[in-house]
Amino acid sequence: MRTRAAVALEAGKPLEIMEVNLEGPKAGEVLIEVKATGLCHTDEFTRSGADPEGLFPSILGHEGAGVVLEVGEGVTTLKPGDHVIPLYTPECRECPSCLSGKTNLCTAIRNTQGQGLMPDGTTRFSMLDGTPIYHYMGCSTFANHTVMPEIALAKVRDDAPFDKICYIGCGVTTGIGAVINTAGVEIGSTAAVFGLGGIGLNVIQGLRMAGADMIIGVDLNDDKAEMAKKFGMTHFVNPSKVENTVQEIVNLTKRGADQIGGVDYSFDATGNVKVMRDALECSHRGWGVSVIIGVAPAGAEISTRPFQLVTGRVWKGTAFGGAKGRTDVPKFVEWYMDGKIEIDSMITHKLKLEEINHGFDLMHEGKSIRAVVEF
Ligand code: NAD
Ligand code: AHE
Ligand code: ZN
Repeated sequence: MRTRAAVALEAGKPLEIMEVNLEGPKAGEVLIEVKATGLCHTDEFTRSGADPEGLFPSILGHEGAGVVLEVGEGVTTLKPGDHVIPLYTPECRECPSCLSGKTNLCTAIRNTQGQGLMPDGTTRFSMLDGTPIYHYMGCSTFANHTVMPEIALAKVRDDAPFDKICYIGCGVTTGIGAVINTAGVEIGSTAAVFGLGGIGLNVIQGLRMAGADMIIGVDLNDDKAEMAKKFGMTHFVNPSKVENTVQEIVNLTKRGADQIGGVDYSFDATGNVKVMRDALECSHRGWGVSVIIGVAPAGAEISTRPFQLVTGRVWKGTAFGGAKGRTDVPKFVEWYMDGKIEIDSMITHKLKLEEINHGFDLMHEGKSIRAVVEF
């Protein structure tokens, strides 16, 4: 079949809207009509050329929601008409990682996924002249139709709005999951969140759900503070307006006889390795846990004095908020439909596929939280 897609032809270039060929689902695969997709900073990271795994030409996009149109041979858990959210972190429930119960990082198809290919080592997308187009994060939701492995689709209730639940495909689950699954934040905790964008706001939302007392938001853009306050931020620090961000946070959290200060939990949602260091170093001596969510450019490395870890701080990272997609994503959709989590106000812009590059402009200008393309 043919479908319409925004294609990343070359690193650093705007996406181009075009008709592409899409082959039908092979064994274990499913054809999806994508109804809506969010624009995550990770898409921009890859589009820009900063992703060491970036491949071109490719169809980016990994934050989608849609409907099953056709299933390939052997698919048993999905049928045409089912509503689904694509998972860049699949859940096969059979690989050593899934069976370990210790991680959400299913390894069943990670190798081919990283090479922009389906599990059989081929692509389903191609240009009209036959040139293969790579898949992206196993999802490629910047296309009106896509083919995905069965194990990388979460079946969700069919009365949930696509233009909102697509955000559960990455940002919402990553932010809330980082708090609940990765950090394990307790009631009464203090926390700092670096980067108040589409991920950071969901970290704040997760912290409020977990019962954190003090939630310090950190962003270079003052305009991000208003929305963050609505989601539960109690204090705001703009690093460009203070002498020392770490000291500022330590001072805000000084308590008890020793007056040491430092947050119980910190989160990087910027992808900047200097910020990651600040996030670690503003956490409390002896027990502070700092979680890296942000994705850093090729070649970037984190550093700190080992003494920071010797004195009890813990550096962790999280992918997709530690969520097991097929199990947890339907629950996130339930929470949204029950009003337990807020999504609508974070979707600041709705775009047509033809306007997708404007969505990236809005992201760069700091004007959007989530722009969503509706097909
Ligand atoms: P975004 O562009 O919506 O938000 C980033 C925010 O960080 C912006 O508000 C920006 O002003 C702020 N910022 C940038 N540099 C800063 C600095 N030096 N100090 C303080 N604030 C700064 O991006 P997003 O969609 O929220 O994504 C955030 C990061 O998380 C990206 O690196 C993205 O790739 C990554 N991400 C990771 C996962 C994961 O599973 N680990 C999932 C989704 C996104
Ligand atoms: N390809 C990059 C790493 C990108 C990355 O870390 N991706 C996150 C999801 S970001 C979603 O917005 C992830 O899930 N990573 C685990 C994995 O297996 O990809 C690089 O640096 O090579
Ligand atoms: Zn994402």
